Amino acid sequence: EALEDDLRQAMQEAGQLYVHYQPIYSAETRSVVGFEALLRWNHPVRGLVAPMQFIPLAEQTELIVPLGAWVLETACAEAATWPEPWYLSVNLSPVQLEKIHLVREVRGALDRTGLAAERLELEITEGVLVAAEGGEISRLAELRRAGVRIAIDDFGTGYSSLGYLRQLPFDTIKIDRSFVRNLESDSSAQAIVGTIVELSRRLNREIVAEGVETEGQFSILNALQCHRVQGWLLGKPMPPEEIASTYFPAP
Ligand code: G
Ligand code: G
Ligand code: MN
Ligand code: NA
Repeated sequence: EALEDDLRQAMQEAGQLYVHYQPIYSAETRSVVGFEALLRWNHPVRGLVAPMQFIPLAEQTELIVPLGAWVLETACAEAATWPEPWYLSVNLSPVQLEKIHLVREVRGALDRTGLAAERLELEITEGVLVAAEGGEISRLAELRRAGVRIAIDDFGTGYSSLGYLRQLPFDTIKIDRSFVRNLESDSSAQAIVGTIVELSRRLNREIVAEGVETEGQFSILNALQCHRVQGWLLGKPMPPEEIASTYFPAP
């Protein structure tokens, strides 16, 4: 297929593929605590191609394995230049999680870039975790033992049972934007988010709310004692140069 050939080509030359970073804030202090790495592809003819279009293709062809390794290494190198307390969050594809060399690859990226394991969080979507097999669960557990945090992405969309959640190796829950979107208009969305926050506190896990676009949503999340927030209200994904000019020398 044409797009697949173009993606292979893009992976061989500099410039088409790059990483943007979206800030994540403490809900309590409203200061930056970390950034999520988001892959971008600027195609020479088509222009920007959305990740929703090319990531599934990269997964089908397993190009996501070298591509994901490249994102991880690039983002770790970038994060190693940030002020100490800030962390980096990187999305992991289920295809990467399937591979037995994942743990070695993550350790290698940390070693080569000098980023402390404690400053890296890896996001896995809830649906993937629910379907994960023994080997995949043990890889996540091994990453956690190495100090890396695991986040469940798009939480609320993947049908995990509460009993199963208890057994999963993770540190953070990222509440899907669909719940945040309706917070102001729909009291059941508030009840659901409040319950997820309460559950995560009891399990000693942290909560990140995604897709926060309004002050109203922010203050509801703050009142519900959500730990961290991310969304256009606070900051859009940005190129690495902009991080330094916008946020350094803070904190
Ligand atoms: O900004 P946004 O359009 O980037 O992201 C759309 C989707 O693409 C999100 O679900 C996000 O998790 C996914 N995505 C973005 N970057 C990466 C990446 O580096 N690896 C993987 N596996 N998914 C990514
Ligand atoms: O699935 P994941 O959470 O990894 O995807 C992150 C995606 O969410 C990216 O496409 C990013 O650009 C997008 N995003 C980030 N903040 C907002 C927001 O406030 N509103 C909306 N609609 N999308 C957002
Ligand atoms: Mn994510
Ligand atoms: Na998400």
